[in-house]
Amino acid sequence: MKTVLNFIDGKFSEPISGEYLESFDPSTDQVHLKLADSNAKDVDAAVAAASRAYGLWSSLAATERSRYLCKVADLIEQELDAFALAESQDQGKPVHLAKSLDIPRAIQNFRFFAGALLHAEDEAIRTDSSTLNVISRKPVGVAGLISPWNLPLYLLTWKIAPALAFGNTVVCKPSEFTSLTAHLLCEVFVKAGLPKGVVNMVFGSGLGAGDPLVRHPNVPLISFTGGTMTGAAIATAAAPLFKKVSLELGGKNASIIFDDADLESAVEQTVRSSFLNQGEICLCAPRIYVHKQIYSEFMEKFLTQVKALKVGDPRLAVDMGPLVSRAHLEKVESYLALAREEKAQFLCGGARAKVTGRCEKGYFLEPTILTGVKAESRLQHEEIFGPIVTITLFTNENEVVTLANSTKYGLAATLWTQSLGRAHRLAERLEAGTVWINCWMVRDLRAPFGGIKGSGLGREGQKSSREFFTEAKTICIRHG
Ligand code: TXE
Repeated sequence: MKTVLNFIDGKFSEPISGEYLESFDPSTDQVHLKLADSNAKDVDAAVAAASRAYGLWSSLAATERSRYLCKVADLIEQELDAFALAESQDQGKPVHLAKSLDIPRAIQNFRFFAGALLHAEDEAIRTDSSTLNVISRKPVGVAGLISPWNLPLYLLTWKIAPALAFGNTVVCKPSEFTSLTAHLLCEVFVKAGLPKGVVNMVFGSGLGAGDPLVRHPNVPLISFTGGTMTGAAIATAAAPLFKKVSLELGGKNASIIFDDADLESAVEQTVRSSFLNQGEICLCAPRIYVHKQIYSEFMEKFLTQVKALKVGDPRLAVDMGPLVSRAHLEKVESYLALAREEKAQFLCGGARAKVTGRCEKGYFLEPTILTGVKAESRLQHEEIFGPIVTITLFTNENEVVTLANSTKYGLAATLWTQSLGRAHRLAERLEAGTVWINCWMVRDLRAPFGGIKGSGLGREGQKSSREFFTEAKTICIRHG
């Protein structure tokens, strides 16, 4: 069985405690690897290595850092199949999805910031004819990067690439559920010849390894993606130390389908936004609001397509694999029990999916569509993070905006309408960091990305990430 060691100062090393955690393959319910169960001492060693490497890395020419990032991207591309298989083993994602979405996006993260770094410009502001403000940007230092399991390589590299590009060194704490993917990335850093200590990775649990990283006095910046409750704990721990913090948290996104929508596209994309990656994407839209004029037609088409989704062995040509862990499966199932208690109507799903052969013990759930769920139900407010969606009929714009904005989250929203006026009007009124109109999960890495309300703090993207991963200093010069 594979053992995942820490990656500190350019070397793979055992955890100081000698303790390991087990990681389960969600398709089979079998332990597929052991991972270092790191603690504060491992974090200290990783931060010390990153601090030693900082002087060299931050003073390299931008062209040199860019060259390293390009090399890393090339190497991931060469290992695409291995990464896709690892993600599937770690998280249950269909291999073809990892190959077409996650891994290409991870490659793009490195290439994008390799380019962005070369095009970044400093600013100067002229106050009057004799006074000039020069704004100089310096890297922050050692960045602490904590990532989740749902898009393991995509989200980890979305932090590592800009942090390195703008001159920081990093200590990463990947999710304990997706250590194999992160381990392969460490191997890539070795092959790329990245100077030792520039990237360090401590494996293990959130409390054992993540918390000491957040509290470490020599880590002035924390970038976190994960659950909203964890985000609140991290914000609380980091606040007295005045750290820069970026929190990309959960969502309970709404998809709103008007009677003038292009129904074919709306249905096709709503199937994706409901069940892609088993619904385990913070951008999925588990609350679907459909205008009464097209309700029946939408439901018929939507139900037909959802019933045709294949759930099964993620190494095969399926649409959905298993949920990430037994604990998560049970959490998602508790919402099915709640739906029964509240007498919601199940249009499909509601049970574990039967898969035979290699995967018969895996954590598979059927895609589930609920109607008749009250607006105040927890099913409409809490992040379930699984293949369960609610469908609610609406009659007018004001009503649907109120419903859409009624949760504590504000990550994203999707609007389906052919009316330009309505699209503009509602996009302004929807409380969300991103509003998609007639599309879903289309990203331009130059645009700021992040949530409002309980969905987080801060933005990432070309300019936003540069601002986050650097400190601005204003040098005010007067002459004459
Ligand atoms: O995430 P956690 P979990 C949501 C989703 C899911 C819920 C819990 O609703 O059901 O969060 O999932 C590390 N200090 N999202 O428990 O705990 C942890 O080890 C420092 C949405 O898996 O937030 C992991 O590396 N670090 C989300 C990372 O934080 C801590 C994606 C995320 O784990 C820590 C995943 C602590 N005190 C889950 N506690 C999204 N926004 O996409 C944990 N960690």
